[in-house]
Amino acid sequence: MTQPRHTIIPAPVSVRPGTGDAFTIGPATAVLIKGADPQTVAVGNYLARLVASVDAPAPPAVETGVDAARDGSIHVSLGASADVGDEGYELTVTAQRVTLAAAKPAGLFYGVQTLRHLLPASVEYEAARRRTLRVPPIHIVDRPRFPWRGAMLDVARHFFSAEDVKRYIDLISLLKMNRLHLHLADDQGWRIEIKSWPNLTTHGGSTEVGGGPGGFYTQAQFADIVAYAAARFVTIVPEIDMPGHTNAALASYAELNCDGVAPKLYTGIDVGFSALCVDKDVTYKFIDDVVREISALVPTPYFHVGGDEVKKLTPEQYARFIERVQTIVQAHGKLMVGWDEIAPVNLLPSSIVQHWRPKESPKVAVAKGAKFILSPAHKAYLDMKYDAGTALGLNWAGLIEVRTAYDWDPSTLIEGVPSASILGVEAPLWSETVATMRDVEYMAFPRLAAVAEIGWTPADARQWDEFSARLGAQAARWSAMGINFYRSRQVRWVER
Ligand code: NGO
Repeated sequence: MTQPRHTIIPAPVSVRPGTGDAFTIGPATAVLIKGADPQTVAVGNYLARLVASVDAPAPPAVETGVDAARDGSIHVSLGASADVGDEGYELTVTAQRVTLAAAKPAGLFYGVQTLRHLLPASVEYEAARRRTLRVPPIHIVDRPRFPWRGAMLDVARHFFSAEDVKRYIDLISLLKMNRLHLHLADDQGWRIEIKSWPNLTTHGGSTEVGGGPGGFYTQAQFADIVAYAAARFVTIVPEIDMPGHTNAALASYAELNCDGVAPKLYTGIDVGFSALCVDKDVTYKFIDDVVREISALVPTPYFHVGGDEVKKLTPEQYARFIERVQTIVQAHGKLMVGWDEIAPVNLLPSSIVQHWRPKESPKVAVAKGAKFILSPAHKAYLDMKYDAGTALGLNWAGLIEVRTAYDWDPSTLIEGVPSASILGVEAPLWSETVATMRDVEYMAFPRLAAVAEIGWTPADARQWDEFSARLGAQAARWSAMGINFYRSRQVRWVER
């Protein structure tokens, strides 16, 4: 049985166990912050809440403006000595003190996630907080391999509440993931309020796969999700799928259809049957309004236009459509992201291609300077079944056990796509068969941890047996967090 090197996922670049006693966190421990940068203070407060004990009257005090570390406390500072980039950090634990340093607040947040993995699982469960915490002596220097480490949640096939989305943000940030792509519109539902086109949600959002009540986010709720994510260094990537996967919009506004007739709402799981009327001007007025309203809610630079599985248009119509949409997205100050069907189109060098079809090579887009997000369906789709016995999920791209989700490397996955063109990885969770947060957790965990490590850890530091041992060690923490994870037989789970 391989012994885990440690219990941190994703594995850091460098971990050196220290010598001497553990550091003890108790009621007197304070969190000290160099300077008073607001994001750093926010990370300090997050850390203080994490290590809070019910025996103490309040979480550890957070003191700002403290230049040097003090014995018995945790010192957090911007300005790392090692070269850790925008998201890396350096963490040192001795018997006397803990010091965490990073160049940017995001790095501090990831350093806290690492520290969290060094603390006992009981920190995850408030009722278990009557305790003293011990942290082993250690020195860690860490930074991610890729800047894009994403998860995608399909809130269109089944709707997930704002509270569910926040829970998912919490779960992905434990794994140092920094993008949550929300698939906000599909044939079965439109999930975000657009003030200039209100029927999209009142009608288009009123159902989901199987005929349930559906739902949508008001703009205020969406802005709140964006802020919640930002506080955890997660960028929300909104997707409005077009020109296909648009039945909910077509059902809401007759004028978006070429024949001027609105179809019925759709609650099945077929794909490819819908398309916006790409030759009508009103279609582009509609898209402009949608991109404008959503872009105003999301300060970060991405807008995902879908572009997948369009069977009702000629290649010429499709290309003209995507090129026109690209200029609309650009006019609203965003970079266009699209599924790999957009690769043959005249893309701006700033556009991003999301590879998903295992047999398609997006090579044509490499020459245009496009960047890639890798979501190979046969490795990274969280909606595929684990094995033939999995009750939830689909299997069109294969069965994906944890090892299959882990054992691949972005730079060798697709011939002709050089490492320099790869922004990172993303694990999509489509929700045709997934209806509740318990379902989401079951399909995502543990595979999300595999994809998170592919996105963060250097290729030469990844090895299945050792990962599997580390994965097994997550069981107690994930249970304490109430995560409904799949106990794969490929892993020896250590529940306590
Ligand atoms: C495909 C399809 C989605 C499905 C999903 C199911 C893409 C990009 N388009 O992936 O509409 O929900 O498969 O696995």
